[in-house]
Amino acid sequence: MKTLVLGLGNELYGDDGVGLHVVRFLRDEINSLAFRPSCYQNVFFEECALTGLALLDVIEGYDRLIIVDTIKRSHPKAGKVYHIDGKKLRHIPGPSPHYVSIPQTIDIGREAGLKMPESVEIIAVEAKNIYDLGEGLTEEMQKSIPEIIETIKKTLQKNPDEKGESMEKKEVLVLKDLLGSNKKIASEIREQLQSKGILTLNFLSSPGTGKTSLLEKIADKLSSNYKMAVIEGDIETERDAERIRAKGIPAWQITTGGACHLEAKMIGRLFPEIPPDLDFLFIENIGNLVCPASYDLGESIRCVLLSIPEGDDKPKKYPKAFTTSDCLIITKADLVPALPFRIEQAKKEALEMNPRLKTFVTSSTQDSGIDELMDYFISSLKKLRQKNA
Ligand SMILES: Nc1nc2c(ncn2[C@@H]2O[C@H](COP(=O)(O)OP(=O)(O)OP(=O)(O)O)[C@@H](O)[C@H]2O)c(=O)[nH]1
Ligand SMILES: [Mg+2]
Repeated sequence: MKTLVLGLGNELYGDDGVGLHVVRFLRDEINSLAFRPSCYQNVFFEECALTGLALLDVIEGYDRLIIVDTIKRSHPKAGKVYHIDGKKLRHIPGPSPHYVSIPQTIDIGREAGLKMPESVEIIAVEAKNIYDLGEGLTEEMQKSIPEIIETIKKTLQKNPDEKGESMEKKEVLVLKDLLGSNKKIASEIREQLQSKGILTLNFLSSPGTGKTSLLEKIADKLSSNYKMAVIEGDIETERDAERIRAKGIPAWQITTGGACHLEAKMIGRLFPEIPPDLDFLFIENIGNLVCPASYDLGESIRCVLLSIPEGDDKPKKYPKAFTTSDCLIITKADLVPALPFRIEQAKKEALEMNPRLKTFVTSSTQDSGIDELMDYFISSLKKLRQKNA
């Protein structure tokens, strides 16, 4: 669902600009979040001083429209915030034949063949001064800004398709202790996810080994029969999460802004967002063969990926990633003819250090070895569920 939060008003008329202020503030706040909860995903922010049919271009293409605007009464209670369901506005005619109301604009847009929002809500704020020319909000209006922002956030957290039922009422995963040690938080994550029958896998490797490419292939193979989701870890950008979402799979992006590994508390903060009826939860760690090995994320299975261009000597040189993993996936097998990588030697050296490693050789470009890997994941999921039964 694509949502537009639209601030309407004119900053040159004092309080009339409040919608623009709060929408700008909220956009900056949400864009700076390290973790963007699902209720803020696919949410866009716009500000403008347009009205009536001029809004058609602005609201086209969205499923849900949340307007932030002012209302003026003769004796206003400045800053009072109302949340109005757009459906109720259908019964209020426009004040003059020249005035086109929001519901009318939407109807006209539909008649013109444009994709118009199915759901409209209005966050209306009583304003003291919207007719006198002059920039800046009145003191009363400034005081109400936190409440307006809170109202918008609560509105975004509600799914309009669920007849006003708050997402908070759904079953959510909650951690008791998000401030404990990494080990403690990871144990709780594992316990809770395993008790729900969710198999969690932590993929770690050097940058560019092919983690996201493999996850894209896994999505193709698993998503018709299993419910999966992905947590992407990167230092910067939302790119990997976008690649996974393009496959129709829910994905959260954690951007660490510099930290070279994910930690359990980062996964814990996402907990209320993780659907409790998942089969598989994949975590793609930051591209780094060293630091992620020291941080348990509460996974059931840790997979270390090693690609052909990295060289077959890496297991012995970076032992911790291999000794702490359950599964070794040698990737980019299609490049073997071009590079001096001895697959058996890499496996042998990894197994010498960790004999319980399951080993796989895959190529995402040639789609080889991935079915065997899927069999391992599916049989591990079955084992987990049998244990729970
Ligand atoms: N030849 C070949 N190239 C591959 C294969 N899998 C991935 N690649 C390429 O390797 C590069 C990196 O792939 P990604 O999937 O982005 O690697 P990653 O491990 O997710 O990278 P980071 O998230 O940045 O650590 C891309 O150019 C892919 O097209 C493969 O099986 N064979
Ligand atoms: Mg990646």
